[in-house]
Amino acid sequence: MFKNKETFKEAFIEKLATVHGTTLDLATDMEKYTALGNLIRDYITQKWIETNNQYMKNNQKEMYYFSLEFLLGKLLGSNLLNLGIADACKEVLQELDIDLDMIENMESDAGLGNGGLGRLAACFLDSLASLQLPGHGCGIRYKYGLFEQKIVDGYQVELPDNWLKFGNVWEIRKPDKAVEVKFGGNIRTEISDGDMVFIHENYDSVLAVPYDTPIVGYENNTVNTLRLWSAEPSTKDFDFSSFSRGDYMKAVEYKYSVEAISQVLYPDDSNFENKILRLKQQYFFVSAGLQSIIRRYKKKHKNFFSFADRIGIHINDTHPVLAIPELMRILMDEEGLGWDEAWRITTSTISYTNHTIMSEALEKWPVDAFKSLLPRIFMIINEINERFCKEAWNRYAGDWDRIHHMAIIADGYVKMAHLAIVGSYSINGVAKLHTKILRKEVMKDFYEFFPYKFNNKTNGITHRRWLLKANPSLASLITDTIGPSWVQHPHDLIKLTRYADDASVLEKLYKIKMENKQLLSSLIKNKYDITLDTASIFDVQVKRIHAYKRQLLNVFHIMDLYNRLRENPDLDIAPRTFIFGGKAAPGYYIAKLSIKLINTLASIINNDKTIKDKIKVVFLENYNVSLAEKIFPASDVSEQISTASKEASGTGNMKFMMNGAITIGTMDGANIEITEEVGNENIFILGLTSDEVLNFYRYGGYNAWDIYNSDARVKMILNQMINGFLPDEKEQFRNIFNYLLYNNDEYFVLKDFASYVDTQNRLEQKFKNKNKWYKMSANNIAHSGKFSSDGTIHEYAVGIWKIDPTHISE
Ligand code: 26Q
Repeated sequence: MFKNKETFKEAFIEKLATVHGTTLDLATDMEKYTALGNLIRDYITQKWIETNNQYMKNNQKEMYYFSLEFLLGKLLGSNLLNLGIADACKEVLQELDIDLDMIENMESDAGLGNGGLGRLAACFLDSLASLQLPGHGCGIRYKYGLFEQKIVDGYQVELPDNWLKFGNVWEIRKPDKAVEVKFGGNIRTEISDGDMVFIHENYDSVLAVPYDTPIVGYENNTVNTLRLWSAEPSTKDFDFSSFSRGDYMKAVEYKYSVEAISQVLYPDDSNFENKILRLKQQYFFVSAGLQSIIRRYKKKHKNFFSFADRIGIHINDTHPVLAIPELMRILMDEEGLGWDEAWRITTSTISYTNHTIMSEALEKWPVDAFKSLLPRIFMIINEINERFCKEAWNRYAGDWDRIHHMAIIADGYVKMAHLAIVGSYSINGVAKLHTKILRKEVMKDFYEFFPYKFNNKTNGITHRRWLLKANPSLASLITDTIGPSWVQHPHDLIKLTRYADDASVLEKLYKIKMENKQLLSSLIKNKYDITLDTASIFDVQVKRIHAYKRQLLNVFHIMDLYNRLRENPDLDIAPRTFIFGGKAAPGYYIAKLSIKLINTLASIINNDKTIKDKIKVVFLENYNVSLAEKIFPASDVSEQISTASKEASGTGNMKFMMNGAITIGTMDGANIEITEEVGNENIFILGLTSDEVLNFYRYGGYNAWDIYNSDARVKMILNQMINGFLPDEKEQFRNIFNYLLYNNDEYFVLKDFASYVDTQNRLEQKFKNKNKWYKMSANNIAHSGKFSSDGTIHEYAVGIWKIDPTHISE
């Protein structure tokens, strides 16, 4: 197909004809996109089949990454890149007068995730395939991904994300591989051949239909699989005999209740909501995924003795934790194994990553609802709990408190994190500090019980999407400077440190940053009609809106700067552009109000002639993977200012760094490891440490009013929330005032304010020296190799999964 330009052109034109019945001159951009997508998918399919055959033949261990979220973004560009045909493709299309970038833009983002956790899963898939590792994804094919955000009158409004509207060229529906998932009903026990058997009766049946998406490795012929499950009415239940008996309405109701399972991604991030449909989603895809894994396993193996040597299942947070009891169920009830054997297999198959220490994010389901939705699964969890509590009793006889704390079922709830810890062989945090806090605080009792299970795997990002694809001019500069080895071995980026004093390299770095800032500025000009100064500091905070991430701290710095400028319009500051982006959970009042606050400020500041354009504020609507790819390359400053101890890792921090932005941040999550890598002279650290924060939580000693009363800047800013300074018809900003002062500022925004402003001032002085700034920038890029997800995945593969690379021949 890609032998030469002419065969490629012919194939493309033929696709236009066969897929759309159209010709080059008549085709719309969307038709061109789908034709090209189809063509590329065909090309991938050969490699995909070969990869599957090899895996089947080799009889080696394969890993499945179970996740309720895969935030993939667009695939055309990354597939072309990984196939090594991006440049060729661009050229050929150019000859046909087609702009590849424009065509790529026609694709919808696969936004099947909320934020960090979902994007991590996507980066991991890319790295697995690029390291030639047999690792696949398993999740839900949501009909609607994370909502589309519109800003109306400064407020966030949520619209459905109908990402499949024009079809999806990458997926292949596999109806013949559908499996049945059972909900509700009751369990009848029977003695058969002297054994107790469990018979599930009166259940509701749901058909799980898989859609497979190829995951292409970087120039290596490996194509792994992301299998996403869609819920459909099972023909067994939804048949027209009920229709003819007059149960038409019932049949339709049943259809919709089934389809609801894979209808939409829950938009709550770091906040557990007790919604039974969410539990249904979890069991649905876990059960379907396990059934299909076991069916494949049985094609090659007569018994389950070596199951755990052939299959690894990783659960992304507790969302897929029902894999533990479900695997037990299948092994015992369907495959006839005894408890002990099933337990040995299960606990050597499943590994678990924790992504949060925030108690409000920990999943726990009420026993009653759980039991009626999943009666057999509940019985199994109950048995796991009883056996575990007995073991704990043997060790801590009499210590009821401790055992109560550790129980999987207690106080009327099923505690999913406890189930995950007891039923898996590995538990990892996602950055050094996070893992330390898990060991020493949040999961202390469990760490004492199972110290050998706990380990750290610091997160990473794929440098292919976030540098090679997102920032091609920077990638070229790096290759021109240190050679191309960094593409395969991102640690080689360290060679750039040799050029951190090379004026000509720094000058080029500067030019590239300016070009990228210009590109983003044009986008902003077109969409919002705001004119930006590309010489200003592009100071960027893009991430989910959440109190602990402290967008408010950023806002208060802007307000302080603005107050200073109003006082003295001639104040000599480096001009700044403050850029925000991110979605708030639809029910999260303070987060949504923060968006309104940013937009209100933006309209005041951007229209205030007296400050002579020295500061601008922009809120970018609908932050998603594609927009992120445009933002990171254009950023000077990366805002990573979470309350220390709260951000498990962060991964945006790594994407900024890799694109040469300088971090201003707290000693939290992976910021600590970024600091270790780049050194204190290449990062701006502010605020309380996690120990200080944890001590305040433990022993008290902080009073938000004290700061309000002692820092005139803070008083002024908070008063501006209530004194009419901000247009605020409904007097809502008073709620920010109240939230901070009457809740005693739970995330220490006021406490860290002074330190943050000081640090911003230091940063500004550094920016004024272009040479010093770009030296820092070069050093950040040079040290970002450590945060490639290739390294992270290598560590998972060796340290947890024990999977080996397989070379796939052409
Ligand atoms: C749970 C129950 C019900 C509804 C929703 C949820 C839910 C959904 C998404 C809970 C949590 C999430 C997402 C969490 C998340 O993205 N955590 C982030 O994970 C990143 C990858 O490890 C880290 O870098 C971030 O620090 C962490 O916040």
